[in-house]
Amino acid sequence: MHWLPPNGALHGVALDHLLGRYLSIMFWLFLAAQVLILAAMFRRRSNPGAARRGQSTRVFLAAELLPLLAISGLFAWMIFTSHHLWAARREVAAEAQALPVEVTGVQFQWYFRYPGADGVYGALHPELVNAPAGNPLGLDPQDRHSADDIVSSILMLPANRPVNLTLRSQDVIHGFFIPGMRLKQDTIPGMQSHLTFTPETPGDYPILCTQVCGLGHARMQARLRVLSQMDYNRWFSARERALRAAEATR
Ligand SMILES: [Cu+2]
Repeated sequence: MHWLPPNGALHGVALDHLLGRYLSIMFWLFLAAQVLILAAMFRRRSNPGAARRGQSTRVFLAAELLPLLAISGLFAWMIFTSHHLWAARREVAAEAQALPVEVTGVQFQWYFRYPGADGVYGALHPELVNAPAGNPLGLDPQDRHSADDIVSSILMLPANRPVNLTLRSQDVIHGFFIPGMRLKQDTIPGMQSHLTFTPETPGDYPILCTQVCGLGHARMQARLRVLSQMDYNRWFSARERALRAAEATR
């Protein structure tokens, strides 16, 4: 559909297809309802006795109960066909090569954390949060897993590799939204949510916040950059080198 932002995710094709199909069903049903209303109006005007005859059980079945059942069936089918697409995004990708990234919503910024070479996220402590000092998430420097954690304000991902996002919030409810990846999930304080997807098309995609989370809500935006695996590896090792250099000067 040409009015949607270009899709860059693997599952986006099926989702867009489903959306198009549902919208066209709704369009034709809407049109049919208007035609029926108009037809009933003209029929009533040209034949005033028809309204009284319309109260029979047979007309009730044909004109009200059957369409009602048909529309209920249609809605049930829509729920079942869309639910598995929705649910698949909430599962954790079991593939060994899936990339774990943690997303944190903070008034009014998105932070992205990569667990580093050890594959384990370091411990976070709210009392250690200090963005001006370079520790916006409150990483515990005593924890051995936190030394190689990379915290970024831009979400860098390699193309064609499943991503396991863990979403959290540091303060209020934020709405994590990447229109170009057909992803949307609230981040809730005190709770972790999950999103799984595979970015396919390299490029830049805006990340927005869709919950009115405070005065700076409108500028709570970030960027997803999808790179080739080689460019991603280069970015990742540069960040790791920068971490080690900072460690050495400490
Ligand atoms: Cu927000």
